[in-house]
Amino acid sequence: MKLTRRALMMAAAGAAGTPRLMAAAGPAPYGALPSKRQLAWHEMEVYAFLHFTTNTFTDKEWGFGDESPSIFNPTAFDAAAIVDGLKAGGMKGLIITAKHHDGFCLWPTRTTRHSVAASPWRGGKGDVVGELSRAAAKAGLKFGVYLSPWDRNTALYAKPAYVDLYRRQLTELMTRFGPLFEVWHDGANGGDGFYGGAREKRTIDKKTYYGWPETWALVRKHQPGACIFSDVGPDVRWVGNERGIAGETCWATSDPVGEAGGDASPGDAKAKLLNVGTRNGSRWLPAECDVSIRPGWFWHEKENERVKTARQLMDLYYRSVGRGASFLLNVPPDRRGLLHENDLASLRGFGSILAKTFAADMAAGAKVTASDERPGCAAAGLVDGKRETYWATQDGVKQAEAVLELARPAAFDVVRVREAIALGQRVDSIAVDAWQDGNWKQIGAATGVGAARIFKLDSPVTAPKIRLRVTESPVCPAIAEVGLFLEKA
Ligand code: FUL
Repeated sequence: MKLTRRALMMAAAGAAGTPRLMAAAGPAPYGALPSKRQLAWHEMEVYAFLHFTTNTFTDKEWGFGDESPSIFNPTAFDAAAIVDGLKAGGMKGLIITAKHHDGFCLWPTRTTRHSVAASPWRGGKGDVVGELSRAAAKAGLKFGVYLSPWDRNTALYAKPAYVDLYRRQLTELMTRFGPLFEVWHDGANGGDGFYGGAREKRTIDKKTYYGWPETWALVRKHQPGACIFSDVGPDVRWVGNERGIAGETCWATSDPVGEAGGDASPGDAKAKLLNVGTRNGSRWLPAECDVSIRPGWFWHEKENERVKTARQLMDLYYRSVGRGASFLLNVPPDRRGLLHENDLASLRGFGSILAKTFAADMAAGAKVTASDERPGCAAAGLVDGKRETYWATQDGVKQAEAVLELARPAAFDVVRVREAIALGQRVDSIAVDAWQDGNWKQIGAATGVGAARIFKLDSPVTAPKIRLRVTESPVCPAIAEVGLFLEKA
């Protein structure tokens, strides 16, 4: 079955229509469903974070807000070179810290003088956000922005007028740099800072101060295709740690709870719960795994030898994308305004493993038979390489299996299963078996599938056929893909 708008509408309407169409109707959607923008986001899987600001020049992680713009002066900033490096690393997009907590704006904003326009870089005519957005578009990468709600520079912070300033900054970012795929709102909020010279501690009420619903409405208005990220969404949630690791089970549905119980808000959500999500949660709110290629988020000379290896990045990929979440890898530009050679080497290594591993799907062309098939949702849809076509069983059939007879016995150590998530997160658990010496041998089992469930085997298995078992599901399953790959270093 192909997930056409018509099929979805028919499914939602309880398969009303002519008898012939009824017979071919897909299953009714289950639970909370992803939006169109979330479905597009799910397809990205791997994208980059660029942490870059005055911190790069002061060797700090959090600037106080009193940094002079005169210190921002990258000697060889080259947006195209940065984007090239990210592309070689398999990144499908990038998100730039347009403003971090220190308040320095990387684009020539009309809202404050604390920006690149006051720096010596490019004689005050530079625009980091603009150059990166154009380089990304040229290279076919999607573009996103991080705008820190906490601003330690402005005298207005913690007063009502700052919220208006923040919205004006956001509006500039939403309207000047082309289509955005994601807008990032950090949860770190309030504390001491420069605040226009006051040099004091300021706290805000995380639930009410920013007026998030109104702020997010601005993003919707100007960038309807952009996913909004914060600890609690509304489109993408934080995974609850900065190590890049999703829960072994990580539901795309989620009902975040505040640290002390009750309502959650950006900066106040139980991290453990974000890490696993909520089975049958009321919102489709998938997790994003943010992690830096280095110990810190910003570039520091002393961390040049502590860059994660391609192998470590691959392991993070399996623990993020392989658990239905996304992998947001931070690669911070250095003082030249370039990615450091060590970071580039890891990126290239990682990108090459990804590309080579997933280039050949040994399940392609397999002959598939299933214990049950819904008319129009044949099991052959599992191996056609398309996320839109899927295998589903008839209503009421909640346990089922599909056997893939491979075109020829193949060695693989990566098994990837995807649900047809446009119809919701349906399945509770699955198992995968390989035919070994005349018997089925289980090689993987998991709770939760969603956008992707990847089993990385310790060593390659050679088998003439494999079996996918849906072991528990509250409704008939709808599985989009089963892929078999051999990791190639
Ligand atoms: C955190 C910030 O405080 C860090 O500096 C970094 O930007 C990270 C991605 O989010 O909350």
